[in-house]
Amino acid sequence: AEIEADIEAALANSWFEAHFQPIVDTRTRSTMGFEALMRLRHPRKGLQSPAAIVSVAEETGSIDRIGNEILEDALESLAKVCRIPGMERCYVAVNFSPLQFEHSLPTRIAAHAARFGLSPSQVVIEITEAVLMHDNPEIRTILDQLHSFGCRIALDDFGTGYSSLSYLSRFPVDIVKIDQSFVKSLGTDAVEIKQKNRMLMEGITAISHKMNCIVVAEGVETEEQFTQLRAIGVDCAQGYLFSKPMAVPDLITNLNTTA
Ligand code: G
Ligand code: G
Ligand code: MN
Ligand code: NA
Repeated sequence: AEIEADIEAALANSWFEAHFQPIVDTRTRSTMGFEALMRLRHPRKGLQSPAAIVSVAEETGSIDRIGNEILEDALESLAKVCRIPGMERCYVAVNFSPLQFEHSLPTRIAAHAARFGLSPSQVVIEITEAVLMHDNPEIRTILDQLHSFGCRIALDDFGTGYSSLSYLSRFPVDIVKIDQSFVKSLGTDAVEIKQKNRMLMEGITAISHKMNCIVVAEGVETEEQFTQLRAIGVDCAQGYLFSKPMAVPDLITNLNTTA
């Protein structure tokens, strides 16, 4: 109930904001794009992370209003980041819950993109298997529409839970995000498990490339993990090694001082 009240207050007072975490090319280390991560900036309690908010909002139905705030903020913020020399073509990946897939989504995304001067190719729709699981024809139509006007689809948390290889053939997926747990294993697990997980990542990467998908590894925290991911053939990496998710004004200050 407390979270519910915070959500309603946040929607009424524009306390939701999208923080950005960079996604870098494994060969050049240059930033290709950002994942937008929801934060609720509570005036008394400070920054709230999304885990509890998302599950409550999915139950109460406020997730589509929150999602729309985050989407709009993410695209407006991306337009600002794109004004920095060298960043003109970067993208933003926005997380979507199953309940956000209603028929007006493609036109709303197209309208926001146009309003902020972005190309649809700079918008990535990040989904998990929860979106694809029931093979809902309405969701499929929406994904096909988004894809046909140039948005890209990223499949998050790949390789864990119920994420199935067949999603790569049944849906218009462009980007496969290997789950953090595989990356963690490269550093900490016993040799045998580490080697097996490394082989799984090689396999996932090979299959993804055959399906014309780009591969992103998440949760990269050490240079050693990064070196191994590059050797495996992973295209892009995201994690604390490069940056934590940041408020966009701070990110822009950082990018300007390091450019
Ligand atoms: O940002 P954090 O570091 O705490 O994110 C936790 C989880 O919350 C992520 O795994 C992600 O799936 C989810 N999440 C983050 N931002 C959003 C969002 O804008 N919409 C939805 N539906 N989920 C989000
Ligand atoms: O959407 P998804 O479930 O993939 O959300 C990514 C989550 O992972 C967010 O909660 C984000 O804050 C977190 N994260 C991002 N980089 C790292 C990292 O290097 N290490 C760890 N432990 N978590 C990370
Ligand atoms: Mn994600
Ligand atoms: Na993930």
